[in-house]
Amino acid sequence: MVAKPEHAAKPAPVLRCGRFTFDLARPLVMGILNVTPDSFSDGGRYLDRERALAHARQMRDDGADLIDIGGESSRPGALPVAEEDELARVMPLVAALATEGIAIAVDTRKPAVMREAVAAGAAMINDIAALTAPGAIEACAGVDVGVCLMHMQREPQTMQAAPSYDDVVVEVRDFLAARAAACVDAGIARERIALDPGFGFGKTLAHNLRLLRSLGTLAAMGYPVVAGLSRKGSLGEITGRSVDERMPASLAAALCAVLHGAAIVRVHDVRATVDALKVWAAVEGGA
Ligand code: 7PJ
Repeated sequence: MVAKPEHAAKPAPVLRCGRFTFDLARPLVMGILNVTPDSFSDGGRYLDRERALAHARQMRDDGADLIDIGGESSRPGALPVAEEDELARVMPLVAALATEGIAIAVDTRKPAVMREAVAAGAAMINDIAALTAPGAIEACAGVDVGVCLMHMQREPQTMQAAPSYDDVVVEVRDFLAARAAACVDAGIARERIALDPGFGFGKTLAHNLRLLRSLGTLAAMGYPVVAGLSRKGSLGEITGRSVDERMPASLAAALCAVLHGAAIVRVHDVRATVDALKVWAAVEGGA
């Protein structure tokens, strides 16, 4: 057997998310379901409830391990959403899909949404603000939900104005380490925590590429690393393609992320990503 690269050595063997325990021996695929009028890629497409449910079920059938439901757009320049609007968009889908036995992540920064999502059976809280809102950690402690802690520089409204770091890898790593420690101190089990560098959230193309190459440094902290590059602006910068034409670039990015140590990829194109990862797994499995 070929020795695993040093950077791939340490992620926890499982990720616990409510009633789901994910084996991290193979990469997980998180399918994206945005129920917002203004998300950068699929904004407006899944506002219709039946359509959103059908899309989620399709992603499950295509091999998604988790479905990430978001009711607040966080694309650059996006404005905040009122709590009741976010709840109204997200909760009926969470309740219906969780009841069908699908592992649901809810992409939110709001403690009230977190609490309701958990009560309705959500398996994971995916927070682009890494549970920094007052009451957010408390909403996820004392229950068995998984948490994804993401790094972001500034707020969605201003984050892409002029992202700047002394050392993006060190700053992202230290922030995520501190947030994970805060969660553990609050009683959230280590096996329930995943970390995400937050590609595109207050990062230039150069920052994103350095982080992508350095996912192993993040994985070495001992938590599974989530990578969300699907259809993002950096892929447009590299290829010159519009959002609708970025699927091939997104597949390449997902594969690069896994090769560099990501345990979970957050993607729009589940079926294609699952195929790409199957090829990778077949090659590695034969080694
Ligand atoms: C991310 C996210 C990401 C995590 C969004 C989009 C933009 N959550 N939510 N990681 N991006 N954990 O849908 O691509 O990269 S919103």
